[in-house]
Amino acid sequence: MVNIGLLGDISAGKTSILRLFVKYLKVGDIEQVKGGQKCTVVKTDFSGEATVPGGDKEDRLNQKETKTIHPNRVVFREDKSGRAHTIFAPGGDRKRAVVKMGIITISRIATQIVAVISLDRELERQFEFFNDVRFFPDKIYVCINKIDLVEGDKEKKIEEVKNKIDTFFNQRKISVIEYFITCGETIKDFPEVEEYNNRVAEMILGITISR
Ligand SMILES: Nc1nc2c(ncn2[C@@H]2O[C@H](COP(=O)(O)OP(=O)(O)OP(=O)(O)O)[C@@H](O)[C@H]2O)c(=O)[nH]1
Ligand SMILES: [Mg+2]
Repeated sequence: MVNIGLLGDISAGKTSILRLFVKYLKVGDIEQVKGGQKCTVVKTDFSGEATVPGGDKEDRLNQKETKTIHPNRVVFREDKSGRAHTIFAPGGDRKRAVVKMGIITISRIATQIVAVISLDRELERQFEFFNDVRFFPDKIYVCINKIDLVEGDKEKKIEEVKNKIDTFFNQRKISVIEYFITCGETIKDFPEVEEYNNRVAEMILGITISR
């Protein structure tokens, strides 16, 4: 059994990624993606998601309607082997004590960590989030999300971002096992939406299956 922790700064897309994965499991698309196989949802818990009425200044700037207070959680089972895996997605607002508690808890119980980084915000700010996480394995996965929001040369941007992420984590003696480039939302006017939505499912299966 693998416990995945999706960690990252506010609004990186952790909850969206988790919801999208559940959708793949429920609709059956999970068998169609690369490395896909039949899996079943055992349990979902999104009760840690709270609406932010008005929100604080930051939430308004982000046009954010909900944020994660307590970690969201999904348990699913590989039909063939019967193995179950859990994915946890705590909130990113580490300045709130209760959210921070969730981040610390998940960073300790997760057997695999996925650092979720959004392409629509400054990297330095997002790196600060990880400086605060004390329990960290020496090998992690990185999910570069919101690919749809990159204007111009996507390949070039991704290379730049990967280099910076590598440098940041290597300084902390953490190496990146693999990068996944994703879109965590069903964006209508993004032509490659399906390919990058699929990446979310491929990422989770790639990390959990055949261990
Ligand atoms: N354009 C675009 N928007 C995205 C993508 N993924 C998530 N979003 C949007 O980003 C916003 C934040 O998403 P969440 O999933 O709540 O982010 P989070 O990391 O769980 O946020 P916290 O738990 O509060 O830290 C929402 O408005 C999502 O619709 C993406 O790939 N592309
Ligand atoms: Mg969230």
